[in-house]
Amino acid sequence: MQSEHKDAPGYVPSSAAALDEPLCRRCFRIRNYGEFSRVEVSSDEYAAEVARIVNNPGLVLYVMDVWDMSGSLVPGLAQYVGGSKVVVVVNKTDVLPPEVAPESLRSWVISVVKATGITPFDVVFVSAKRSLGIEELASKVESYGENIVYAVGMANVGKSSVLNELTSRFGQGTVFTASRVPGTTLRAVGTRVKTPFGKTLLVVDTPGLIHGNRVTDSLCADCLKTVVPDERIKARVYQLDPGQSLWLGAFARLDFEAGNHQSVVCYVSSRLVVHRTKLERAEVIYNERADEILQVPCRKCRTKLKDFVDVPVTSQRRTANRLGAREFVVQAGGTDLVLAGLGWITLAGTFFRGTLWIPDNIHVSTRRKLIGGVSARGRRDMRRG
Ligand SMILES: Nc1nc2c(ncn2[C@@H]2O[C@H](COP(=O)(O)OP(=O)(O)OP(=O)(O)O)[C@@H](O)[C@H]2O)c(=O)[nH]1
Ligand SMILES: [Mg+2]
Ligand SMILES: [Zn+2]
Repeated sequence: MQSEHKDAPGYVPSSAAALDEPLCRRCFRIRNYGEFSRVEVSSDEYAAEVARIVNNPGLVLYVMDVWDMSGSLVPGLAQYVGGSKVVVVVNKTDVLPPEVAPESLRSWVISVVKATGITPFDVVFVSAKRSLGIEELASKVESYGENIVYAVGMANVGKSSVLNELTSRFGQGTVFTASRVPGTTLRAVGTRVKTPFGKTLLVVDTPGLIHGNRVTDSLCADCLKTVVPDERIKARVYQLDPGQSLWLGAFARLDFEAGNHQSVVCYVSSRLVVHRTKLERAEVIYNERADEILQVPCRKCRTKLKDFVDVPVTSQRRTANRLGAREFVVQAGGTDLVLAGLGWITLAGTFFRGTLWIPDNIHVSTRRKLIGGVSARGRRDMRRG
């Protein structure tokens, strides 16, 4: 049960009756009318909610969205988890392109998490939406032998959904409220379940942190529907020549200024418009035809994003006078430009010089290209498209 209305200091329900309390008004409206209201948990409130894990150690399920791993990292999480075992639960594997086997990402996930000072005890790949990997998660949770299980993670990664799947496996059904808009769970809230081996487990959901540096952090429910994939992401391949630009909705633009003809692959929601245009037309498209051609974000959401900044993207480091300036370097083996909350663009690694335009608050990172090339199936889809 969702319970931001419960102001008791602990998240442990005081009695079985407490678990039967009616939903708070906000959660009732989310569940029954699909109404979303965005409420943010401040960093201080967040710290207060999760800091209690240090005093009541258990098993921490660090839930991450496979589609937005860097946006799923909780800043400073190491200080909150204390002596708890941390198991990384990589959720939303249902949206991965068909050519990516979740397990193939294991060592990458471990390295991403380790870089933040947390050594994962284990990594489990799940899809709460499709109930994939939940059986494995449930049996691991039971075998670790802890009495308390926490779900921790950034807003919207699917903590409440994963816990609902888990509690369902333990015969309890849907307990926690989940919704499309980040900032659904506002307080830590717990429920007790009995495992198949008769152990009583306290399962605790926690709020997610919203840092504002993911595209998805500030969008209305309609724009979220377009931007967040709810089916497998397909490689969308564009043959680009210098002098061309790609708009990803009206969120980001990649200008190709010099280099070799090459394929640029976009891994974004299939509902998001990717628009190829001549470089000299790119600005006009945004200024005059954003609503008609690029469609999202809507006018209102556009005003919430910060002004665009231009960051050089290059397969060759710039000369000395640019050293120290922000730029994205494309490795010879191929590089992903990861736009937090939006998806990523893969550059092949041949000669490329250009510019990424992106709202200043949106976090962009680079990594070695995640997907080793477009599969035969992807190429067929591309030709048909
Ligand atoms: N495609 C996909 N979507 C998922 C999955 N799990 C959750 N979602 C969706 O992700 C959104 C957020 O889910 P929640 O469970 O509310 O996420 P949360 O981490 O509890 O979010 P906060 O309470 O806001 O921190 C909802 O629209 C879910 O339907 C999944 O496995 N696959
Ligand atoms: Mg939640
Ligand atoms: Zn909008």
